Amino acid sequence: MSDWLRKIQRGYGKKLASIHAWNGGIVVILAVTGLILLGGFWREVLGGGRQWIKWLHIVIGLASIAPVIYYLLLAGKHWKQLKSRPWQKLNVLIVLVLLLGWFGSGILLWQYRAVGPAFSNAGLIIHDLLTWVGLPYMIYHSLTRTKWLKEPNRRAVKFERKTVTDPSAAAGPASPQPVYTRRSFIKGAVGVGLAVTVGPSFLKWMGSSLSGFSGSSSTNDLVLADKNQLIPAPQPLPDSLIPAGGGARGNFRVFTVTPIPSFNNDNWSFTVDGLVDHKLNWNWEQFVRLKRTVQVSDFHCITGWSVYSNTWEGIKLKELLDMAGVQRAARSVKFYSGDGVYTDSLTLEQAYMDDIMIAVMHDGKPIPNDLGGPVRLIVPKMYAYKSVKWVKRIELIEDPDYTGYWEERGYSKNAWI
Ligand SMILES: Nc1nc2c(c(=O)[nH]1)N[C@H]1C(S)=C(S)[C@@H](COP(=O)(O)O)O[C@H]1N2
Ligand SMILES: [Mo]
Repeated sequence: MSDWLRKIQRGYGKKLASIHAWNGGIVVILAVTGLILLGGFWREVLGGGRQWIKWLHIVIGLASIAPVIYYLLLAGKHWKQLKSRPWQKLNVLIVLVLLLGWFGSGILLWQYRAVGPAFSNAGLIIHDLLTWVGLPYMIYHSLTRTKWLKEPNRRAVKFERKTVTDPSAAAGPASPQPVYTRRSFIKGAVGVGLAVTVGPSFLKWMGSSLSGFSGSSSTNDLVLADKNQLIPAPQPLPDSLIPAGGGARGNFRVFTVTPIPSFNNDNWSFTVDGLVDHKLNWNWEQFVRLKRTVQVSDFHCITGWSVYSNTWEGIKLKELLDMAGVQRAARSVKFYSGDGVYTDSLTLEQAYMDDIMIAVMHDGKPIPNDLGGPVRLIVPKMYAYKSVKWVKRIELIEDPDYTGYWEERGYSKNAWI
């Protein structure tokens, strides 16, 4: 054995204990921050604070590899010590797989731009799956190992039995251990409790991420639950009705920084104004009569999920801009969401890309309010934070460099995929 390894292994028992404590603390922080990042609710509440939590999660996540490496240096010795304890060995293996899996998939999510959507999609599925399996496991592990669950008198009982002085008792067969100890009862109760609380959401997650691979169902559910009431319904073009893309693959995760708005003919209108020759304003009846086209494109969120082959039907942005007549002084196109909070912009040059669309339909159906309907922006070549939901107003502005909602809060100004 090399000297440095020997040095590391000095004070081995204490070191193992402190690795265990550090690791436990790290997992708790990652679990709390991770669940906050997962929960849509926090998007509304935290706004930009969410970015800080994301960075904390990433930094602690990167640091989480340190106790793992440290442990691996001691693992040889630990493994020998666990020779006759297969369950503890299994536990160590499970925890190592979880930590390394979270670490690796976390890197893919963090480096979404370097690795591209396909790898970050895989990273997100692995990260989620490990969380669904690993978090309950770790909660179970720590709940069933707290001191108050251990039976302090168990060892003492065994000891007493050996030292009884009554020879008849000593000669007789040892009284059997009770089948249901307090500990195993509580372990069982914790297990059942976790299964009942975590199980249903796990199954739901499984269902939605599997249907993500095999043609989706949950976009349909959102369409059925649509709270918008705009009349008349837009009639899909033939390409949209097929739909041309063959049907979207994957599910949208409904993201919003505000409560989800809904609209009707009275509170919805669409405006193009600012540095234009003709201010334009349509109500719904007028807006559905504008010429639409159909386009198939993929949709990528920087948090690692994508929806492929969406068939969008809507009005080309550049045609709206031409109708309004963009003035020379204009440098950017700013989009306002009907939620009253979210905005983003494109430079004038970007805004003239042929595939940018003010979308009205998805796979032949009206876009439901959860997904930004009745009308959302679609910018296929950029990450989806550019695709403003519930867009109601377009303003031509002088500022060449307007900073949108998430860009203000740490997302890259460069949204190109
Ligand atoms: N008004 C509004 N538009 C928005 C957002 C938002 O929070 N509010 N989130 C953006 C982000 S980050 C993504 S990934 C997509 C999500 O679209 P979806 O909710 O339809 O899945 O919408 C984008 N447009
Ligand atoms: Mo996103």
